[in-house]
Formats: sequence, structure tokens, C-alpha cells
Amino acid sequence: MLTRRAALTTLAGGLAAPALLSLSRADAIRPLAPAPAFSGTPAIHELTLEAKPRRVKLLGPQGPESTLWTYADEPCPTIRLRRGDRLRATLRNSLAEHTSIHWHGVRVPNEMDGVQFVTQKPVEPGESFLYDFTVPDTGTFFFHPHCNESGQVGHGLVGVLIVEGDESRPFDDELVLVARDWRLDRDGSFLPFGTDSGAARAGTFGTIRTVNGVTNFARKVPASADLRLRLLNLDATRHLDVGVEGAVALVIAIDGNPVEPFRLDSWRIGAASRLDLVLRTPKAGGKVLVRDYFPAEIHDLAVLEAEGQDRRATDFDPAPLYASSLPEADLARAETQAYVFGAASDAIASFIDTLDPDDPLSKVILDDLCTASRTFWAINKRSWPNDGHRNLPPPLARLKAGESYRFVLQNATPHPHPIHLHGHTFKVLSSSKRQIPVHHADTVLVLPKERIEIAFVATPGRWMFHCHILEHLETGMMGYFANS
Ligand SMILES: [Cu+2]
Repeated sequence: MLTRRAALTTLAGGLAAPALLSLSRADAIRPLAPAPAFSGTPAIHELTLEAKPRRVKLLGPQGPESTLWTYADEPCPTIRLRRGDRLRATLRNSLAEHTSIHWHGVRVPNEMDGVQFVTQKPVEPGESFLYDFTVPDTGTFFFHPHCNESGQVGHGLVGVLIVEGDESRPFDDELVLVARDWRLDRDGSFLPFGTDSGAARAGTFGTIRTVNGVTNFARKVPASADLRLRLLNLDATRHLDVGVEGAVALVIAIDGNPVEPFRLDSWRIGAASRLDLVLRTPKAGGKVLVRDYFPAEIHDLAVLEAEGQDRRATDFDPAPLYASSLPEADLARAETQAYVFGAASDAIASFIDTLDPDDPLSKVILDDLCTASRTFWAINKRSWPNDGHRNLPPPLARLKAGESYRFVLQNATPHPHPIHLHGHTFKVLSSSKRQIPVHHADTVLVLPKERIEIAFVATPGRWMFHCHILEHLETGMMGYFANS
């Protein structure tokens, strides 16, 4: 077994040692330059995403086929736009159950947020729904359904959304790396996506790990080139401790949001988070390893081998990305609210029978609330109702649109929870346990016994707030805000 410490020792001769600057020494991020004003005509991108079963080989070319559910023939399609462009994506549902598309991390209008029963009616089998919005921010995003998530995402329904326009000086090449597990049996059929023991603990892990749909991702890359990596953790459960060996890598964006570049030692990418890196590839024949140090035995996510003529002769000094233009929370006037992520308890179950008389949707009879039949988790002692309860619960809070909020997120469980707020990009201010650079994110990993402070400006609408371990949100760790 190769541990991280052993790797640092043994690989130092053959591969350049990984950058050793600890994040704990990273200062608060300095401001980046704003992007120049946009002068061209925004493009309109019309496309259809048909959710349907498709046969794909995940267990190697000699292995059996699996029946995935995907949005396109390419199992994980990538949509590329430029900031300010308009996306008109028609979801066509050719599955046997209802679905929708949530655009994770994208600040869309509320009615485009893709949450069945909360922001839109479910898209039933045979129906279509048009998602039509302008993308306000650059970055690395993704999209997925928001009901029966462990089942629909577990079957494969996910895609990547890249919004370009953040590079102040272009890099030489780019690689998108989508990491996720699959719960497959040896014959290629799917195993149950959830288990009670997993849902009540850290989540149920897959049986095979893949990057871009293969178990041993390797790629030739140009030599001595500035290579951008867009790394997405789209797993339902797993967190990654990502590091790079064979090159110095700089972190340039977190959840798609540009940061002043800092050297990567390792960074924990919680489920649903993204990390953008730039690295200088070695000379021809040299290798770069993108590794996950989280498991007991180091796991290689990608092996990159340099080839061809050197692209650059100068020192590695990549230009920072342009800053995104996000609303800035007014911390002096922000209202502070505390959210505790904990286990469900009987004492709080009464909440889920409470109806909100002012809320028209609360009267809607729902076929289910997209959850499992058991409840393990809660936010502020409130559990998202399981399917024994057929009404939308009241919101966690009603926030005033345009006002600033400071949330204190506290993890009262023994497991890390990647906490996601829809429709907002928040600023991560501080942690009670770690020194982390101030940065913007849409999902933040809250470690056991950790308190994390975030701040943002509220926008109008109903916005979900939940753990992104899919079995956790389905067993109670989910709520929403009703903002006006
Ligand atoms: Cu969780």
C-alpha cells in the first residue's frame, strides 16, 4: 500500500515533489482584475437533452454493457457557452419516471432552477420542458436531476456546463476531468444505489471509480505547456483529496469562481464541488499524476504524459483569471443565522406535519417529495419529509431579497457534509477548524464538529439548501428558503 507520506518520499526522485505550500499559509485572496466589458453579441444556444436509457460499456471494452440513463449519446455531455450567452435547453423525458434539470452553481432565475414541486412541475414521462436563461458567471458547473437523485444520478444522468470568458491570457490546452463512482455488479447491472447503513453514515460508495467514464484515465498532453484542468467531483458520496505530482499546480478557481492563484498541496473536493487548476506540463515523455489521497491507498485519477515540441520556454507564471462579478454581502449589516446539520430525532418530527397556510404550493398534493422512506438527518432539527408526508413543508426561513446574510453552518454529526445553496454564490469567510482562503463557492464541505461561516446577498424565490451526499438529502438533510 502506498501512503501519501511514502509517495512524497519515494517519488521525489522520479517525479517532481508536489507543491508543499500548505493552504494554512495561504492568505486571504487578493482581488482579481474584472473582465473587460462585453462588446459582442451574446450567442443563443438551442439544444435538446433527451433523458433516456442508453447502453454504455463502463467495465472495459471486453466487459458487459450497462443500461445508463443519460442526456445524450455521449454519456456525460458537455455544454460550452460564453458568459452572457443564452441557453435554451429542452429537456425531453424518455424515462419511465418524472425528472427535471437543476443547473448546479449557476445563478439562474428561480423558475429555471429545476426542483420538482418547489420551482416547477415535474416533467412527466413523454413531456418536455424548456430551460431558458442567460449565464451570468464564468466557471465550471454541472447539471443533474433533483428528484430520486441517487437513482437518476446513480444511473448516469449528469452533464457538464462550462462558461468561458474568464481567461485573461489563454492557456495552451484544457482537460475536463469528471470523477464519479458507479454501483455496478460484475454483469454490468446496477446494484441498489442506497443502503440504510450508508444513508445513516457517510453514504453508500460505488463499486468502480471512473474519470470521464473509464477506470484508468490516461491522456497525452502537449509538452512544456500551461494546461488547465477542470476537475469535477460528480459522485453521489465520495470526497476527493486531490493533489498533483510531476508538476507544480496552482488553484485558479473553486466551484468555478476565480481565486488569486495559490499553490496546490492537496484540496478536499466534496461531492458536487469543482476545482480549476493550471499546471506546466513536463518535457516530452514526462508524466503528471492527478491523485486522490483520500483513500487508504492512493488512487490515480489521471495519468498525463507530455508529448511533442515544447510549447513554452518561459518560467511558469500563468495569468490569473478575471474576477467574477458577484453581489458583495455587506458584512457590517448582515443578519446572522445559524444552521445545525444533525441527526433526525422524534422530537422534531412534528415539524413535518406543519402546513404553511400562506404558501399556495403547500396545498398541492404531491406524489412524493423525492425522498426515501426513512429519515436519518435534519437541519436545525427539521427533517425534509419522507414520502409518508405529502405536502411541501414550510421553509427553513424567509429571507429578504437584496439583503445580506451571514450563515453559521455547524456540523453536529461524525460525517462531513457538502452543503449546497441553490441560486446563490456565497463567500466562505472562515472555519472553526481550518485556515482556508476566503473564496466564493456554491457548495462547502463542513467537517465533523466544524463551524463554517458564509455570506451572501439573498435573491427572490424558493431556493433549496441541502447536503449533496445524495442519500443524506433524501433522508432528511434538506430544506429551502422562501425569499421575497
Ligand atoms: Cu451529508
